[in-house]
Amino acid sequence: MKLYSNRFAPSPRRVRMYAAEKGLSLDVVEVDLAAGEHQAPGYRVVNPLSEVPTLELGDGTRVTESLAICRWLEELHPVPPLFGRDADERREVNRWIDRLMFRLYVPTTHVFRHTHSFWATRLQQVPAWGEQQRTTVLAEYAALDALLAEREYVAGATFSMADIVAFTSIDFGKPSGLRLGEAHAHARRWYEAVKARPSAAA
Ligand SMILES: N[C@@H](CCC(=O)N[C@@H](CS)C(=O)NCC(=O)O)C(=O)O
Repeated sequence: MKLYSNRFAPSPRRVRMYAAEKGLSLDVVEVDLAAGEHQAPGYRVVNPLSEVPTLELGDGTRVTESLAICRWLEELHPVPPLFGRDADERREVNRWIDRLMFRLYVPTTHVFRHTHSFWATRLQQVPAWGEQQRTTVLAEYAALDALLAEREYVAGATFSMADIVAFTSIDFGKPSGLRLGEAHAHARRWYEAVKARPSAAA
């Protein structure tokens, strides 16, 4: 399977990290977003939204949307389970994924897009919106810290896709100056544990 990816972007990183946890090998094709390779006509055929990731199967089928890719792979490769072992665990993993995508990942992208110089010539930035979203991200860091004071991983006692979503979102905040701080000791303990997993380097 071929994965169109970008080493700095959080969405393809979710898939790379998931695949590494599963021991699935992907033929990774780097798409240089900074150079605009994703806007080239050739890549628009691969992904009409000009986004990464795109998973290309041996029969030419192309699958977009990082979480849909991982959920589909989970159906094919259920062990080790990363979306929960039963209905109750799946409920918790998916609940946290949904929450983190809306309250952590998307606000983090808004901070980056509206306050970082990378986007200055690429987007009509609204810095006040970016700063407002920074407060949303920091509130979610605090909520994560409170959660992780009581459990080892985001969705419970075992590592799951919810941890991948949280970890990759937090890392993506770094270029915008977003970091777990002194007040987030529990989240930092969890962050270091996830960072130590080989999949974090995928
Ligand atoms: N919902 C999609 C989002 C994909 C997405 O936003 N990809 C970003 C990188 S993280 C991208 O390709 N951005 C290109 C651009 O904004 O120009 C997914 O989860 O795969």
